[in-house]
Amino acid sequence: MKPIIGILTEVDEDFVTSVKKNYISAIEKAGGLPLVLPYVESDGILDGMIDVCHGFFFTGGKDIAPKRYGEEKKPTCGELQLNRDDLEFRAFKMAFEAKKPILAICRGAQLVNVALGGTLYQDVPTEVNTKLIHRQTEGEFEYSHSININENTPLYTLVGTNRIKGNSFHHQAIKKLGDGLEVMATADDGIVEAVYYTGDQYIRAYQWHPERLLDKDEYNRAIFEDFIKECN
Ligand SMILES: [Mn+2]
Repeated sequence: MKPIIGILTEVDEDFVTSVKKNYISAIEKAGGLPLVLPYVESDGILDGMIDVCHGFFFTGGKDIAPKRYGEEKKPTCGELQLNRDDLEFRAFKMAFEAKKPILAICRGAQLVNVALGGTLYQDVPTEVNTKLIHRQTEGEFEYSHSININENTPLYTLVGTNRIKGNSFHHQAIKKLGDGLEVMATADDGIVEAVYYTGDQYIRAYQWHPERLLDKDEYNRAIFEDFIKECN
């Protein structure tokens, strides 16, 4: 049987759940069985859903409430989804404690960082001195800034090169690293583009969107295949 991948999605103020197709098809193409996890109130039911899945995929979306990392919301912070925050912080804790593999992208990477005690830049353009554009003007499936990969990290072991092409659709980024996390990759301006958990469980978090590039190169495809292999 293919590994069941629980996918965390957008949850709006009416609890409507939605997810972009590319996240689903990336799991499908890499050999997983995608299963969208709905908002549930009961921790017991959520725990049951966590139990059913072999791995978890925290996807992109709106900004995380700054109070989650002890800050006031700045005017430059974007739209929030408090119901989504509620579900995802509970789900992350359960999946983490169950030591199930976790893949996180964009907002998902920020969520992993905050859930492990880290903080975020609420708005990179106004808080970081950089000329790099992290909200690319190129199309959804085009490359923009490059990704520099640190040696002695799982990502370097996976792709075997120091530099790959990436894309960039974020205005927030990791500031202080969460407990147990190490940087795997950065943009040319030093913004964190990927982290991993150094403990005895698989957590990989990417700030860019490999799911939009996996048909264009083997490196971005390998990120998904590695995750599914781990869930098997
Ligand atoms: Mn970027």
